[in-house]
Amino acid sequence: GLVRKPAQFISSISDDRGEELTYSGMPISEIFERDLGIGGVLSLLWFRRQLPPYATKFIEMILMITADHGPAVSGAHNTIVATRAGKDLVSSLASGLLTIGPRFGGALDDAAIMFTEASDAGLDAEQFVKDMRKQNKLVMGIGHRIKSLTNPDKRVEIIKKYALENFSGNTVLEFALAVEQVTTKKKANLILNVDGCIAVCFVDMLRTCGAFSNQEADEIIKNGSLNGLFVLGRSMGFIGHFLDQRRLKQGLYRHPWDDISYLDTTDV
Ligand code: Q5B
Repeated sequence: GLVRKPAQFISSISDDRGEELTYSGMPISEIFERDLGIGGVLSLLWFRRQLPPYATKFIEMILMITADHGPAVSGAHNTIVATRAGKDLVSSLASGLLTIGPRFGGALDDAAIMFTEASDAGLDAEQFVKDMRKQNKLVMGIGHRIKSLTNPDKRVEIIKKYALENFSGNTVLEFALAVEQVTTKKKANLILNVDGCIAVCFVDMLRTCGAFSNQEADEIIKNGSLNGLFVLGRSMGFIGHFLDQRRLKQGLYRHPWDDISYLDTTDV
């Protein structure tokens, strides 16, 4: 009989071999007939599940909220500098994306893990903050350069309100809000930030939407899907900055000397 060569590659999210492309087994025409939207497509491709409409709407809200935060943030700045150096779209976008990390936009995965573990362990918020300080660790998802108690982040308010009104459980969000109460006593900018709020609400959504066990939800987080949401959303903004700079015909950027402190070798 026919001897099958062992496959060198396995894949489980999409298939283009038949008459019609499928995402997680669902034909692309059905995706349109059912009007699943970007949130529905993302949940089929990333989680291999069809999620309830309130959950796919939440995914779309995250992409909208993370799409951009002005030209001053690390990633947009890098994209703009690369564009002005004459780089192409993919290079300029990559330059911006490469700044996403634990301080900027890439705190979601670790925030989800930290808050979930502490909440599951039944830790008290005050104790959690103390433990983190003792270990000399920052709480991921807490703190912002410009947003604070006196200058609240509207994006965080929108996400929080949607989660509280639509999810059947908000345990991890509630724990994170208790932590925020503790950290903001120290400094007004140590708020639950946009990364942190999306992260904890996403955990609550995964755990309560009925499509995943807690173990599956934890695996989704550990595999890095939350930072993926920020990367995907912010790519919209970075491409926007690339097109904007091209439209505005901006030339090579050179940082002004008077904005650099040139330290003497004896100073460092
Ligand atoms: N302290 C975000 O720092 C920032 C603390 C903390 C305990 C903390 C910092 C941080 C965790 C990572 C995180 C996501 C670097 C941020 C984002 C997207 C964005 C961006 C945009 C967009 C800001 C001063 C004092 C020190 C610190 C203490 C600070 N953070 N303590 N836990 N988490 N957060 N990143 O203001 O005693 O004075 O030495 O790393 O969640 O990226 O718009 O810009 O959409 O693009 O520079 O919103 O919080 O403050 O580092 O000088 O710290 O506060 O230990 O204490 P700052 P630092 P002390 S959202």
